[in-house]
This record gives sequence, structure tokens and C-alpha cells, in this order.
Amino acid sequence: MPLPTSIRREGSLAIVTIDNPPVNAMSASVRAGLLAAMQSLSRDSSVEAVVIACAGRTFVAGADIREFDSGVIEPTARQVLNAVERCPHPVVAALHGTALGAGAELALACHYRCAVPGARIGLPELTLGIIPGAGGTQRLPRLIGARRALELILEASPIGATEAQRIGLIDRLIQDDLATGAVAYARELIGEGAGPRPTSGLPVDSDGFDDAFIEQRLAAAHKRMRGQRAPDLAVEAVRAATQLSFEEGLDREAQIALRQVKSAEAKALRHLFFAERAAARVPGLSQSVPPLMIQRVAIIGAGTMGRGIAGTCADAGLQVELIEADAQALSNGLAALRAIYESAVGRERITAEQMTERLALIHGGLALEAVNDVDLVIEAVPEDIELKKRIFGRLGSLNCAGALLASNTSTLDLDEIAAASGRPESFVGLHFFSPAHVMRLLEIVRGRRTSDEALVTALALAKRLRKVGVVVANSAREPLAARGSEIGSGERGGHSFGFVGNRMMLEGYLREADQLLLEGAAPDRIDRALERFGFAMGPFTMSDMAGLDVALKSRESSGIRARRRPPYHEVADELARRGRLGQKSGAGFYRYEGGARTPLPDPETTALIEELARRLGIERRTVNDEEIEVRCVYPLINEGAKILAEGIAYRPGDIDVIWTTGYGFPRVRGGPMFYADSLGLANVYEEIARLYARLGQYWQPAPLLKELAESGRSFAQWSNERQ
Ligand code: T1G
Repeated sequence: MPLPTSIRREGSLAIVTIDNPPVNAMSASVRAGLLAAMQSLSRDSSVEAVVIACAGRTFVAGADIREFDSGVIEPTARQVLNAVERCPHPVVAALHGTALGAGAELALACHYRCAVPGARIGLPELTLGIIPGAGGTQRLPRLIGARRALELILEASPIGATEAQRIGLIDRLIQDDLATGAVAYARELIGEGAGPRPTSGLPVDSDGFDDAFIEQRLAAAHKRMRGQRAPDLAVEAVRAATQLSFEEGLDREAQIALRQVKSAEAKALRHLFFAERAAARVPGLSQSVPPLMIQRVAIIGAGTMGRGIAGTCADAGLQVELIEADAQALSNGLAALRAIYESAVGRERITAEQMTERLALIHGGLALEAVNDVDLVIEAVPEDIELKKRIFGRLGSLNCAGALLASNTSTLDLDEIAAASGRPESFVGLHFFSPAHVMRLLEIVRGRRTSDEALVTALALAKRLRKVGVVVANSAREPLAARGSEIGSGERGGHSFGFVGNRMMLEGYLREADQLLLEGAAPDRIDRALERFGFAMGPFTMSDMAGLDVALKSRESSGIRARRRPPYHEVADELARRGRLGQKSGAGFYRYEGGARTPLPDPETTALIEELARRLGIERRTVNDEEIEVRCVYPLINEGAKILAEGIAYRPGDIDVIWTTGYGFPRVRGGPMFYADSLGLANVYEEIARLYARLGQYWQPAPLLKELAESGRSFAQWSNERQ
């Protein structure tokens, strides 16, 4: 197997090229090739300078993450980068695409760095639950100062080449062809007699690198990376750079990095890295079908979801027709959109020019005819199936025959809505999450007759909107009765109410949280326990934010309310019936003073819960945090197992991506299915069987969970067996 590195000579110049598609990951063979190249060039006195560059779309985008579970493979990155740095000839890194992780560390080990303006450079290791482990925490502070280095590592997202040059990370911007420009730059260095310039030899500027600064940056990192230890470990490593010699610092970094790469946190985030990429590969979907071109989008409904989707589309450069039935509603929607953009300008997320450009892409209208000639129609009206069917029924008579049709329904039977459009093959569910311009998840719902073209187009759109698209099925592969599923045989055509995410939330997480209220746990006790588990927000704070009326309406209009026996969501619905709708009405599970968003415990809610418990004959008792965690999290696992068996979700990893990007499930636990595997399915099954014996009804263990527990297998193994 040829090494993915090659050397080309141009006179006294040597160009080392790495070619390891798709992203030139610094795999073991790349390391071996690079080390061999540097050793031979270092011995070659005819060489005056070396350029290291990459073929393909990007410079090295990191170490090969697939190797992390297979232990250290020699040569290590440290050995290779030390060989680069110790080269007696000046070494120039030529950057394009994304120089990330070990790629950025390779650039830091080179003596000079040049890049095209579009290049980006960064150390995203914390997003994988690890720290830079190839000298980044020791060389970066020497190049740009300890303060700026820590900021870059804690932010864990790349910066542009122009900014990198401004802070001294890049020496030269190459405006035209990189290969030519890098060679010219190297010749210039030779001409100037510039020698090697080892970064390790530079002093560390520790100005402003004090406890106050570190604390503040660390607090911000912890807010973004809930429950992760990696930010603290990164501080430890950068602090070592300010206190120890370079070699001692490297030892310290290696010690931390090697331990952390084996941690549960790192394994969970690695799982999600690959699960998010695997989600784009849909079993049975032909790879040869090209997506439809989408440039003009009509969005029907300018409510909370419609306006968020409009903003997301405009952010991606799409032209948007935002259609409302009511002039007041339309102007409210457009005003709210402008407010979203103004706040983004205020937080310097975008410039005022960008706001103007994006708002110019959005055109409001009151006539459905505005859908004429669009490429995509997204319906985002309230969860009322008859209203949605009426809208798609009318679309049939308008001039949008070539358009892809989509509903933003979060629960309802997509096949029923699609049938009303008369074009079910061009129909797909595009379930955005609120706020749509912020949440990364796009649940793409595949109807029984959705064509490959429609699905491929939806996946391409997700990428264009910078969303993580996860495809789920609207209904089970075969009638549910055949599987004796707990959800109740005879449900309509096997439609999975709430698809994957909402189904798991309603049929497990929220149901049990509501039940625990009746059994004696206060809303804030439950919220705190689940936030300690790692959820971004507890269920009752979240319900109050979303609005209790919305949830009640959806349960009532779908008929699911009538089919579930008490105490299924009793408290939530009774609060809504009494006008306590949540934040928007100043009271829900909590009360909110003077329009503030801070949830305050409310004795009125406690009184209502006690009254309902009496009416339902439920004895109240002390409930501890451990029980809250198990009662709310384990139903996610159980319902997830049913969803996998029914084929509503294709992989356990898809469910993990949905819950970590759409519902605030802690990323450091990898998602509910990965979490279950980490606990051991036999243990999970045993606990659920115990709860079934005690609580009955909703706790019947899923057949798949039982099967895997008894056969000593995991969800991951089950999934691999099906690849
Ligand atoms: N290792 C292995 N495979 C990788 C990879 C990597 N570092 N990066 C990407 N891939 C695969 C990915 O799984 C997918 O495969 C294909 O490449 C295209 O990726 C010592 C230890 C570079 C910005 O964290 O952020 O260095 O699904 O779909 O959207 O300190 O990939 O097609 O089979 O994402 O254009 C640090 C990770 C590692 C960067 C391109 N580096 N990668 O995005 O394509 S830790 C990272 C990315 C480290 C050192 C430490 C993105 C990208 P498949 P893609 P994209």
C-alpha cells in the first residue's frame, strides 16, 4: 500500500504532498510517510527549503478519529511534528480548506505558514471531548500568547486566514494559486537567508493570562459544552506551557490527552461525530438520484415556526415567499423576523449589511398564488390536520407542479396530509425545531410514497441550511399488530405519532415527569435532577417556554388524548385548561414575575397537583433524584427500541443525533441509545422490567430490548449486524 505522501523537487526546493482523501486525516500511514519524508529531506544538503501541502479539498483536518479506539500507533504525531520542527531547512506549511486539530498542530510545527484567504485554522478537539494532543497546547501559546491560545482552544471553532494573519498565526496570505504562491514564498525565504524558526524555541507571552481571565473563559466554555471536563483539562495544559519547559509541557499535554481520549465523554462525542455523518446515508436510498435545484421557497404560516424557517432559508441565500392568511399575522411575522436579525447584529453574529441582504430575500404575501413557480413549499401552520389538508388540497390547483411539497408537522400523519396534495411522491416532512434559526436538527419525515428524489433533495437542503438532517419514517415498516407493540395495535396504518423525537418525548419522558409530579416531586426538583443529568433544560421549564396550550392542542387534535388513560399528561393539560399557558401567560408549571423568564416555584401549581393526585387516588411520597433520572430517561431507551424495531428510525445513532441536537439530551452521554449501551442493556432491561412489575402499563419492556439484553448484545452491535 503506497504511503499517502510524496516528495517533488523543484531545484533546491522540496514539496511534500499529503494525499489521504477525503480530508487528509493524519492517519498512521500519513504519519509514517511524513516522518520518512522529513528524515530523508533533513539529511539532504541539496535541499534549501521544504513546503508541506495537501492534495484535495483541504489541508490536514485532524488526526484520524477512527484510530482513537485502537490505542497509540507509532510513529506518534509528536514524533512526526518534532521531526518537522527539527528539520535544518526552513519548512513552510501551505494551507487551504480547514487545517484542524493535528493539521493545525502540523502547521504550528512548521517554521512558516502561508494560506489562501479562504482557509480556516483551528483546534476543535474539545468538540470531541479531548484536548489538542500533538503540541497544540504548547506551540500555540508560543506563537500567539497564552491568552489568545486558550481562547482559540476553548472556542474550539476555526478562524479565517485573514484573522489568523492578524494575530500572528499565519505569516503570508496567498491571493492566487496556493502551490505557486507557497513555492514563491519559500524561494523568498531562501533568498532572504531565512533559516528554520522552531516555534518551540519562542518564549510564552503570559500577559493577561490570569485567574480572572481563565475563570471567565472557562465559564463561557462550560455553558457551551455542558458537563464536559475537556475545557478544564485544556486550561491545565496551556497553564503548563506558561510554567514548564517545552518538552515538560509536551509530556504534560500527552499525559492529559492520552487519558482523556479513553474517557466516557470522549467516546460519547466521537460516537456523535460519526453518527451525525452517518445520518446522511439512508438505507435503500439510491445515491445516483440528483437533488432538485432549490432557489425559491414558499413558507405558509408566519407564526413562530414559519418565521424561523424563513430566516434560516434567507441565511442560506434562498428567496422566500412568506405567506399568511391574515395581514396582521403577516406584519407580526415580518416584524419578529426583523427583530431576530437586529438582535443578531447587536451580538455581532452578522453585519448590518448582511441583515439587509437577508431581509431583502424575504417577501411577505397574503395570497397562496405566491407559490407559483417556487421550487419548494413548506407548510408551517398550527398542528391541525384538517387545516393542513385543506392547504395542500388548494395547492393542487396552483402552478407549483414542479415544486417539492413539505409539511413542518411535528406529530401528525404525513401520509394523510400528502394524500390531500395529490402528489404524495413529491411530499416530505421537514420538521424544524424551535427556534428554527438556531436549532441544528431537521427531522426529515419519509412518507410511504415519498420518492428518492424528494428525499435526496430534502437531505441536500438540510446541508445547505447548515442543519443536521435525520431521515425517519412516518409509519412502521409493517402493521404494528404483527409486533405486539405497546403503542397499541390498530393505530392508523402504523403512523408513529410524533415520528421519533416527539414520540419518545410524549410516550415516555414527559409522561413520566408529569406522573412524578403527582407522586410527590415538585416541578423544580424534577427539572434540577434532569439538568444535573445533563439536559440543557428541565421538562417543565421547557414546556412553559413552548406553551402548554400548543401541547394540549396537539394531543387533542390528534385524538391521542382520548386514547391514553390518566394520568397521561393530566397536570400539563389541566394547567392549560385553567389558562396557565407558561411563560407567555405569566404562569404555567412555574410563575413568571413582570414578564421575566425566570421560572419561580408556584404554590398554586402545587395545590393543583395535590388536588389531581387526590382525585386520581395517587398516594404522594418523597421521590429522589435517582428515581427521577431513571423514570424519565429509561422510557426514552425503551421507546427508542420500539422505534428501531418498527423501522421508524434506521439506526440507534439517528435517535442519538435527534435527541442531542433537538431535545438537549447531554452530548457527553452520547444520546439515549449510546447511553443505554454504556450502562449495559441487561441492566437497563432489568430496571425496566422491575418498573413494569411496579408501575405496569406503560413500562412493558420493548421486545428488541429484551432480545438484546438476553443475548448480551448492544444497540450498536444490532445496528452493525444490519449494515
Ligand atoms: N478523522 C477521520 N475521518 C474524518 C475526519 C477525521 N479527523 N474528519 C472528517 N472525516 C470523515 C467524515 O467522517 C466523513 O466520512 C468525511 O470525512 C467527510 O467529512 C492530535 C487528536 C473537516 C470540516 O475535529 O470537522 O486532531 O461520512 O462529512 O462537512 O490534537 O469533517 O463520508 O464516511 O464532515 O465537508 C480534530 C473533524 C481531530 C475535524 C469537513 N479534527 N472534521 O466537513 O465533510 S482530533 C476535527 C470536521 C485531533 C490532535 C487531535 C469536518 C470537516 P464519511 P464531513 P464536511
